Amino acid sequence: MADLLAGRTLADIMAERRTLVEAALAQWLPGAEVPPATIHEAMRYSVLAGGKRLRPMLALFGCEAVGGRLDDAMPAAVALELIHTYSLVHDDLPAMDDDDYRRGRPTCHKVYGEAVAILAGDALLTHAFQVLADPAAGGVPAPRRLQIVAEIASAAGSVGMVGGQTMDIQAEGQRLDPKTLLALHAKKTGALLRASLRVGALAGGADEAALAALTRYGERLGLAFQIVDDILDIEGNSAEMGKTAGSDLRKKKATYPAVFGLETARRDAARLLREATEALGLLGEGGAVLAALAEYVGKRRS
Ligand code: GRG
Repeated sequence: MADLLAGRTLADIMAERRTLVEAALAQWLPGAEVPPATIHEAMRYSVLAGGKRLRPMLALFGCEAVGGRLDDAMPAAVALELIHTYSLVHDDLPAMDDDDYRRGRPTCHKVYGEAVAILAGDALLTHAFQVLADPAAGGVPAPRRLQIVAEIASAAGSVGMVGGQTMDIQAEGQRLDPKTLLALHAKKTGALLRASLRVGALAGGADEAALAALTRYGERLGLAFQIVDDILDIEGNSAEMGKTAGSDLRKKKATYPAVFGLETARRDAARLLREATEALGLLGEGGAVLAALAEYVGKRRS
């Protein structure tokens, strides 16, 4: 498999892919002038506010790692980012985490009000499946597209992200045992990250072995990403992160450092990222960019 890095840095490749993803998002979202304009403005405000675009990156890199065409994974990449953004819009609502600041700007409900923010989240989730089902969405054979739809629905729903968010809300102020915390993280953030790799691989026509390798990578990376997020909430800088630091402690959230301690959290994140990279062995040079991405997740400041 070709080495995507081929002498370039991960930052170059991510910047290039981000431009493509931003353009695809802007194109797939209904225009801000489409009636009723308020809902479409709110959807575009939250989606086009920046963000790392990690889930689209994982889908595109997963597809390319198995020799697939980037265009084949783009609808899934767009759908994943729409769903991720809906989860952030709803997570920021007063009934959930009650945050004022996200992606470096006021949260959706601060600008458009709670009712429109709820509806914008609903519409983003629905629109993700419209993108996946659209006949214009590329050349992936129908049975694989159905598999992709099922993967994303399950990762986003009550056995995945929504289930994790439910556990998270119920755990507030409580001491969680390590097993329950791991299950919470695997659902709340892990499921969509794991699915991002899997749907990218499916779009790229991965065989069972490659799909299993990318699944293992995604699971390790997903947990490491969450641990790093928990550490950043303690040690990070609000301006760099574009959201309020210290909120987990204030809200008595069940976090990895709270359950395992900060030092263990650091060590476990590093171990998981090592294991993620080892899982890529089977992909040869095709896995190089994902290995670099694992390193980036370990070092991220936002
Ligand atoms: C409301 C159904 C529902 C789910 C919310 C993912 C989630 C569940 C809430 C987000 C809360 C949070 C801060 C989780 C920690 C990890 C995480 C998902 C951070 C945000 O993702 P990034 O860092 O954000 O990829 P950007 O803005 O870069 O896309």
